[in-house]
Amino acid sequence: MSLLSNASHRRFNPLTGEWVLVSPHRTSRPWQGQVEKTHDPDRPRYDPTCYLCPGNERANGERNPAYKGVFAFGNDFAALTPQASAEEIVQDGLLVAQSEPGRCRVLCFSPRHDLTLSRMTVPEIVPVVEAWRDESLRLGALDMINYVQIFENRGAAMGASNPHPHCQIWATHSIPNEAAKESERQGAYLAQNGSCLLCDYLALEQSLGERIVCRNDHFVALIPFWAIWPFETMVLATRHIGSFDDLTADEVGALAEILQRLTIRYDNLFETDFPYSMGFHQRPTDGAPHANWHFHAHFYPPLLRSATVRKFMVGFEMLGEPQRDITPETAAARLRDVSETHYLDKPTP
Ligand code: H2U
Ligand code: ZN
Repeated sequence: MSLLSNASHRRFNPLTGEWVLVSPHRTSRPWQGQVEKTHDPDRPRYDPTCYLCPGNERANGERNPAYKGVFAFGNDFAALTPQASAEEIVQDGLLVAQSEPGRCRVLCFSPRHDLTLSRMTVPEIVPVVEAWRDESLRLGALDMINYVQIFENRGAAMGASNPHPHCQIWATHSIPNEAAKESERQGAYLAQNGSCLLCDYLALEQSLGERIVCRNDHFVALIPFWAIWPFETMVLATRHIGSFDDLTADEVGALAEILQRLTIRYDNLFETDFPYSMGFHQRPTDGAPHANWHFHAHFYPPLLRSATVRKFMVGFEMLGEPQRDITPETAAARLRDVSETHYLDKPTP
């Protein structure tokens, strides 16, 4: 299939119904543009100025407890707030607005300021997965909440405001665009084929193998055929489950394990504290069964060819459609080639 490796082409994303332009011949273009800062490898275990470290004061004056494991709190600068009344504005069908109640939470993965998922042990990540499950359940059970979006911005390149290992949880009344597109597409696929889009896609990728990065008994990490970001991955549950609520204890452990292995591979790729935005897509919590939904995570990392050169989504991406140079197959091979022992743990020669 030389179309996929040599010629410019478009690939279709069946999860969103959108296309991505792939330009495999363009990988060697010169770069004289922005260079990312590399990370400070010597972060302290505790930073007295960090608003997420145990015992420290947050921006609103509240003090964090001396927490020992995970720690969740209501975001002091929440983008969404609970609201009593629903309001809608529609003017000439062109000016349309509606109130959007919700909740925003912050979850610290560890009391240690210097850690990342890639530097935590699997037994340390398990409580993080359990917290994701508990927060999803608790927020999803609220009447006004119909979707729970968990996401992590890691690294300054992705807009993280603080290196302390943490994620955010935004629980909304409406279903946000990305989840809504995936919901629609998974529903249409189920109606048309009588089977789950992502179960079928995973079976196909498992039989081909070339885009698989790593796997365990319950999860597979792969570069989707339609990936946009250079080293974008998806982590898919091998069982047809719709959300965190459905995870068995074994699956909680397996998710912790694959996240650790995948993030170690990411760090090892350019021997850096690898930035990304990642998050989970799960079924809406509006009370409908959503049997079409297949639980998964997306990792969207910006780095392209080194620790300092990133992909920008500008120009054609903003005005036309997303475009990538390195093919998903090449990116998967690169990620498969690196070790699952973190480069900082390797003995120095
Ligand atoms: P990000 O690094 O992804 O921006 O997440 C940090 C969040 O922490 C951010 O949403 C919140 C910010 O509003 N925050 C607090 O809730 N309290 C603080 O004292 C500072 C930051
Ligand atoms: Zn900290």
